[in-house]
Amino acid sequence: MRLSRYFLPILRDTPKEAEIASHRLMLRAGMIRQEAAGIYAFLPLGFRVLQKICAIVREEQDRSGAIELLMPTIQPADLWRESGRYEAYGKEMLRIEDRHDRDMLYGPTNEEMITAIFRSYVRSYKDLPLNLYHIQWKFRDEVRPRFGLMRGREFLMKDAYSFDLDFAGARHAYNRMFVAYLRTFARLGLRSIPMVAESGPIGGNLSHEFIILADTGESEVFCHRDYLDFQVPGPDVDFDNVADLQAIVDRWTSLYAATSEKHDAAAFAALPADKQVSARGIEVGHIFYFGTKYSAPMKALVAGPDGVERPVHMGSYGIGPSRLVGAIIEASHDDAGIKWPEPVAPFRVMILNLKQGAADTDAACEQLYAALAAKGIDTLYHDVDERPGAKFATADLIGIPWQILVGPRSLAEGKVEVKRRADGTRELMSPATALARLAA
Ligand code: 5CA
Repeated sequence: MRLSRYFLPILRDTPKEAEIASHRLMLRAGMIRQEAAGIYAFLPLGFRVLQKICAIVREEQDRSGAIELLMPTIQPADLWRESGRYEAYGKEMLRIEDRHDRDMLYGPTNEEMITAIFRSYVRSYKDLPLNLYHIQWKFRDEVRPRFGLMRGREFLMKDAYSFDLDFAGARHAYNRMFVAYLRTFARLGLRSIPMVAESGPIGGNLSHEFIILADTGESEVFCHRDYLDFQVPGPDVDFDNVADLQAIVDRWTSLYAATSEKHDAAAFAALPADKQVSARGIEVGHIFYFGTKYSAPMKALVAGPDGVERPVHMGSYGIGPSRLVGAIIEASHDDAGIKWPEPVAPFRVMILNLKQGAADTDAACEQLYAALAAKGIDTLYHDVDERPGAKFATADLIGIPWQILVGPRSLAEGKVEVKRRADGTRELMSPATALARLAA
């Protein structure tokens, strides 16, 4: 992409309304624009990041055996009357009337709808286990939307729903998601810690929140320090192996870790002092087992091998991709701007032409740009006529992992400078070496 033809509305001044770094940086880097309180448009750069996050979330859901579908954002109120949540959900639910005076709502979550889909088609244990997920916008009329994408009113959620004949099956479904979440967040460049959590309006009695430690997080959390060094399961983990998955989950739940709602001060105080981590955190995922809470009232029944029909056991599993954009920035930035982890970076490489309009730098940049494109590397070419200082500032702000600085002086010696945004290291090399290095 050539910057001269892209849509990247950078703000030079720090927006006043933004209280935390990620919100400030997203606005300044031209990633998002607020359309109403807690409602944002994703501008092209922000949208690229969101899509990269979704792609990783999707790959790990699929790997764990979940199946993608897509449910609508607008739901009929009658479904929610069946579960009893229509009244219970209160003011957080955006209620709508259609032209025929039918009560509709903008979905804050999808337990009811997925249960209705399930009961239309599945009657027998032979069709289980089943886990269906989608990535779809949600609306919750939060009292205090804040921190940009962190607590929005409209936000993107990956929500998965598992169906099993009994608790043992549901437990394995829960473990699959637990392990998929560990892998997902690690691939996004984050260190997540599963913590015992309150289940809130979703219900159920087994629940973990996946927390990223960050000073600006909204949750108060307590955990054992050793979690920070735990190894995340590799891509070869066998999601069908019940015992293996249980062993992974047992290990990841063996030490103390809880959010403030579930905090046990005495148990925490019993940890060695140097192992106590009391911090703030961002909830990026939340998983629930709630048994027959929806299937019983909504009559989603399956026949077991004995032919007897019973309500199916369910769990639901959420990840917030739009919140993750903010969480990743909170975890990875400096005073100059964002430092994207490579897997979610909007572009991998940025070429900075330090003397736009000079025949030699223009030619070298064009050659590099074409060669990178030929290798399938997402590249942003800063080809606008600006001072080098302004180009450096833009590049650091938007946080592309690799910058290639093409200036007349080094070019006269056949060299360009490659700068790594993560640690600021710079190295002079020939364009050919730079290409080989970045294509690796
Ligand atoms: N149905 C269940 C799981 S599928 C559910 O709704 N869970 S949740 O309420 O915990 O939300 C799941 C995830 O969505 C959260 O972990 C968080 O990452 C994200 N999320 C929730 N509320 C917001 C919000 N207001 N803004 C941005 N992301 C949010």
